[in-house]
Amino acid sequence: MIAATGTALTPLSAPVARAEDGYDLWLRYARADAPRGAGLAAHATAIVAAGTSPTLTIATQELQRGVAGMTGTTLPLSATIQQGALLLATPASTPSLPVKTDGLGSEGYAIRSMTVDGKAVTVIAANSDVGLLHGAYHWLRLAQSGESLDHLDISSAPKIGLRLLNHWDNLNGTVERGYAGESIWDWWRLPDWKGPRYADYARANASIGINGTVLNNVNARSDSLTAPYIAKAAALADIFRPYGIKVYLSVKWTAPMELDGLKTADPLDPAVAAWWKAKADEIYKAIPDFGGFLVKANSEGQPGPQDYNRTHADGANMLAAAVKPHGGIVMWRAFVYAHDNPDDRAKQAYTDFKPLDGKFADNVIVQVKNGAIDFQPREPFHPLFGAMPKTPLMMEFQITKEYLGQSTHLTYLGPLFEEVLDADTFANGRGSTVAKVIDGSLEGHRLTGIAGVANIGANRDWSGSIFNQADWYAFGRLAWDTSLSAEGIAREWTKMTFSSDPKVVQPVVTMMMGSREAAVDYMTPLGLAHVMGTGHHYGPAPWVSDLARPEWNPVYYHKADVNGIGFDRTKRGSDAVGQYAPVVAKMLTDPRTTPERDLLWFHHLPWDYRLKSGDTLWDGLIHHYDGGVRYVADMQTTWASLKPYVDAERFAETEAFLTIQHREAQWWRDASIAYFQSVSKRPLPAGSAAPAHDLDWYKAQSFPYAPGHN
Ligand code: GCV
Repeated sequence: MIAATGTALTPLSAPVARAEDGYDLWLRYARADAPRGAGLAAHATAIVAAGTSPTLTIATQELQRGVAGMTGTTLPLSATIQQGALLLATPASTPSLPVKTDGLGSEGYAIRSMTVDGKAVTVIAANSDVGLLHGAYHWLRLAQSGESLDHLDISSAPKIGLRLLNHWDNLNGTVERGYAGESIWDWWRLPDWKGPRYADYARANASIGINGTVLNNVNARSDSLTAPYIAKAAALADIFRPYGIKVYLSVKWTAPMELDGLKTADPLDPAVAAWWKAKADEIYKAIPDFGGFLVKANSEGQPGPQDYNRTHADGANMLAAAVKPHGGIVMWRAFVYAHDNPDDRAKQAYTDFKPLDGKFADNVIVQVKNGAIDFQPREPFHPLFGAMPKTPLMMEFQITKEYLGQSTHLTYLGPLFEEVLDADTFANGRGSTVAKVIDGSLEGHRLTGIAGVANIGANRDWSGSIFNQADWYAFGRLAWDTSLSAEGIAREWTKMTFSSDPKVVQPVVTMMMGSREAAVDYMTPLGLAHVMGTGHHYGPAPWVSDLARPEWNPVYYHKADVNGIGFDRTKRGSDAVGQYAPVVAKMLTDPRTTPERDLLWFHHLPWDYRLKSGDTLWDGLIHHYDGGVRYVADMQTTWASLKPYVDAERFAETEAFLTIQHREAQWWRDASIAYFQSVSKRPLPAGSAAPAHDLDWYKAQSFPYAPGHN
């Protein structure tokens, strides 16, 4: 390593060997081979950008950076149109704009190959400079992926308005469920020190269309609403603004009591409402385009309006009134379950929120996790989707992989996101997909949103592993356009992250596409859920049965005994199926018509129950565990074959992480089988090996320092 000293400086002209450490994400702009580089250069001879603004500057600099990286040539800015130029224009900057921008909204764009003044050019048109920035990133994505830049005729506009990251970042720099190091927000040194990483963060998000970020943990501290912390948030907002990204804050319900000694946090108390109004005014003075508040209330020990016998709607509407004059919104989370409620945990959010349909103010949106428990490797879609037609609902996905292998397992989340978005709620007949609920088209809502719990930290590679970057990327792309396929997104990402050589793209995409299903198989096959280790959620612990709240115990979720396994959520059991639309409920009532992937989520079945494969439930369960481990071994083989095509640093990291994943998949399989066999008392099917250790060995493992756990 060369240390920079006052005397021994590296000459500026010397080539700098840069390691592929993942910092550049999917914006690497690697040098294209000669034919592709020549094609690219012909489509990018100059930039003609009408107007000036910080956003337009970012767009033109990004195009210059991309083209320089891919071709080695500097793209000049030009005032006149020339052959091969890239034209960036809005109707305001260019009244004679030859491309229609109707229907593109304030963020969308069109890209057209056309002839202007007798010159073949590419026009990027939009109604705003932020739209142009999104268009520039689209063009660069095509260029990086080796797609044709001829005959372009693209129009793209997001259907979902709020496309946000939720950071579960604490003010002390830790990240709840973060597996990529400390928080990237250097709260301590903000607002004076604004490191370059903040702009890089905004750039990465803008490149995939994310337009908002909630800076702090939903398990919020009141301090984030004090003047010094508002100033810190404002500094970040200033950096993000030209990228089209707004900031939002999570708030703690009792902040008026904690910060200013109010006697109550009752939402119907005028003093409480006045406090929040004044707080909102203070925030908007510092951050004029502040997005609004995110609230976790009456959930997992957080205070909320129910502490004062008020409803979630009472609470949300009071906050909504405070931000409304400024154009702000409130995102009120539906992730609630109570320790004194004996009902099935999977039912509680619906029970609390469904009666409130139509009772929320028009600047409130209810944020619902994709499933009714908590970001499990697989959950059926949340029954609230489609069940609150008079209330806008936004999706909450978890990008950070609390339950899916954290930083080391390669478990591409694209298929999980896609599965949920495509799920049919039947709320308004066939085709009432979750995607149509959250984009507002099913029920006619204008306030629409989707949030992803970020997997970003201060690690050099942002996400804790190269492949975890794909989950961030996939979230953004699907948030922009829910109709994209997880596979297509994986292909785009692979081309930009590694190479557009089919020898790389095909195997990597194949590996990614089956990887989440493999994790389901080795962790929670056939609809099992929440059998992870207590607190840290790292590794298997299906035996845990001694925690204070019933629903904290894995045994609550699988209910395995000598006769069978699974949670009966039919009418005979908790009747959670009754929370779905009648067509769906009917399908889920019968194990034969329940998708097998969700079988044990909805049914308690005897071990001899016959699966579609002909296996008994017991044998099938074991076969799923085996299949999951085998898939990881296959990924190791595939990855090894890619060594000649991948740079040493990223190859080695992935190779090492796959080794960890294989060891842990085996551990998951063995520990789960050791436990379930201790209750089922059944022999393993032929060909399935006995676990490496006895059950006591697995039970004795302890992980006090597993990351991400407060
Ligand atoms: C932020 C799960 C996680 C918690 C998280 C919570 C939530 O329970 O384990 O860490 O808290 O979900 O979404 O509020």
